[in-house]
Amino acid sequence: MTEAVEVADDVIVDGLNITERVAEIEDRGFTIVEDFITPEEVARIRHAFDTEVHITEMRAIGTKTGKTWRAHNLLAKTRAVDYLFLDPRIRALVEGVLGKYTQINVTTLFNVLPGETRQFLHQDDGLWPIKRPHPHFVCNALIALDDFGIENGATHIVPYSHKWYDRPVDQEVETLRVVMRSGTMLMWEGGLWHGGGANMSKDRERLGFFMSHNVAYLRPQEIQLLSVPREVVREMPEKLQRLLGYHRFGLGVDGRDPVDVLQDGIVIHPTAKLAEHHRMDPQSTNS
Ligand SMILES: O=C(O)CCC(=O)C(=O)O
Repeated sequence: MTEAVEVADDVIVDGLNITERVAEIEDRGFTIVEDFITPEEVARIRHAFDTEVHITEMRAIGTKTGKTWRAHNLLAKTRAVDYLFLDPRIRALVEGVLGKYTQINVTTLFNVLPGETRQFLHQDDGLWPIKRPHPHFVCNALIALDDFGIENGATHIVPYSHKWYDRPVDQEVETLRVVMRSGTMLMWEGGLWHGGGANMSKDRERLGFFMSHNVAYLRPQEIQLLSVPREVVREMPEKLQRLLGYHRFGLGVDGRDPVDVLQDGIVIHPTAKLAEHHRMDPQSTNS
């Protein structure tokens, strides 16, 4: 059972101090949560990824070797990670960084294979042409399913770089390597400079699960409303439906809640009538 408590004004969710973690993300651009998932969860997710998830022949962004396997659109392919998007710690952290309007932006599996070269440093919020400084609108997490070490490509990050508004990403800058045991989560603010490391090992893969969120009032990079078939979404918990974009934002669908429309397909509000009706109806506000 989820427990959310307040200790001396700090919000603690299932033992994780959300207030401190959000402050850390705000300040240096990232936080690292060890043992975020258990070895049993890692094993279950890995099994699902191996047996259910098709890999896309898409090169890792910024490398040409083909030595990163990537799978996108995971919520169309497996049910194994739904619960992580609903995890109260993830929800509290993401809302702590982005505010209350959040949605799923991208779901990806990265497997950095032996021989992969270093990825260029980049910012995940660079796709949206919004001038910096701006409010946080992307918040990302990478959960290690293998151990991430220097040898097999631990992620490079540049602490505080999410606050360097006035310069382009510098590939020569000194980086910090995020060495993390399987089950650890790295979460960062979308402006943080980062990139995958080179896998110089002979035989150590580096499997990670990437969960990207953005604010619900900007379009997501992966079009979730199209990506996950409606018959699949209909079976999901309502909270996950909303995170996929079936959230009421102002008008919804002809004034109806998108979650209701998802179920019944009725896109014209049942009370809507032709203009003639309103002209004839003395009660009508239009008459
Ligand atoms: O693999 C990593 O450590 C980071 C990958 C990444 O940032 C990307 O592919 O955009």
